[in-house]
Amino acid sequence: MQTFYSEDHRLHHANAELNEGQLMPCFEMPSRADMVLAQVKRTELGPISAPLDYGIEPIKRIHDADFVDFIQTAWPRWSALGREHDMLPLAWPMRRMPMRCPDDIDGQLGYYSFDAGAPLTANSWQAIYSSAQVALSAQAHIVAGAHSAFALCRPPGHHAGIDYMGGYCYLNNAAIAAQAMLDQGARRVAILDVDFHHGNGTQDMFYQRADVLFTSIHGDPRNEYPCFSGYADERGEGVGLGYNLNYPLPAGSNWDAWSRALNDALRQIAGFGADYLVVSLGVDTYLADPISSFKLDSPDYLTMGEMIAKLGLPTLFVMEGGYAVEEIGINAVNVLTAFDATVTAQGEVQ
Ligand code: OKP
Ligand code: ZN
Repeated sequence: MQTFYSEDHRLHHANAELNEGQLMPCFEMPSRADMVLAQVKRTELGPISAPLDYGIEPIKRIHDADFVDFIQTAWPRWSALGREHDMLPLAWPMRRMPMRCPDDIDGQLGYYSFDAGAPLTANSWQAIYSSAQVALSAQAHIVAGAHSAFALCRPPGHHAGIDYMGGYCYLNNAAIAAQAMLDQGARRVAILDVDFHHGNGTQDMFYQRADVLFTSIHGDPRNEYPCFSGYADERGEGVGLGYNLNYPLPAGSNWDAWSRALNDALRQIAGFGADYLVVSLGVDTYLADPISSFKLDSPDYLTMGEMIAKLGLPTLFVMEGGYAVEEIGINAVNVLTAFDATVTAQGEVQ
């Protein structure tokens, strides 16, 4: 399986995020991608390529233009005020307030964010943009006929919605890739989000559409971030009704419970008739993850890759979360090596 990766991810290294009432060092740090890349090399997963530049248009196919322009231009506006520390929002529009975009940078930061979990720094935009290009490049590889590809994206994307960032995410890499597949002739794309956290941003993108089936297995929003979405009764709207499937699971869920949800999701995906599968690959379901509460162990990720491979669909893996930095590479690459081994055993084209 070919990996796509850009060194630009290093340009995004924020100082602090708000967690449990305190500003703490960011869990989403550059060493995460380094560990995954090191494991890709160690296991000889396949060639590693730098991304091509597909421009801003495929990004604006699913994100609102004003939101994308805001992220791109936010830092110069912030630093012009003499501010040198990370950008973090201060206030958010709430129930019964008018949804009106203010003029000043603090107000706009709140308008375009859903939490204080997505700090912007001087060079974050370049990292964010390149992360989307990594996903687009891996996507192009699959549309050109490859059976699989790995987009080693950082920062991650699945919490970013049509017009908001949050939860370490700015542009929704997986959703941008899925839309690009459709724009190049695919009729249906399925997304499987295995990150511990609900992919609220991806759900937002495709909630009213029937050409993308979104499935997500995650911590129950009654107890877990992102707190306000991920319930099982969020099933899509209008023509999209029935094309959004959430599997919220209780804290402490192990492979037994988790894999039952996966089995059901895979059955739904098989019945959907997708041309391609996009996997939002977060490995924060790991038992030692510092911000999550599932209990998957490293060998479980091998079984996960095997089960996904048995669908037989051309599959794009897009890196999302995972904060047990020592094990993130082993767990993510376990999914990929087992996927490849299963495809080979089935005698399919790689
Ligand atoms: C991003 B991704 C819990 C803090 C949660 C934000 C988590 C963002 C996760 N104490 N903070 O889905 O891995
Ligand atoms: Zn996560």
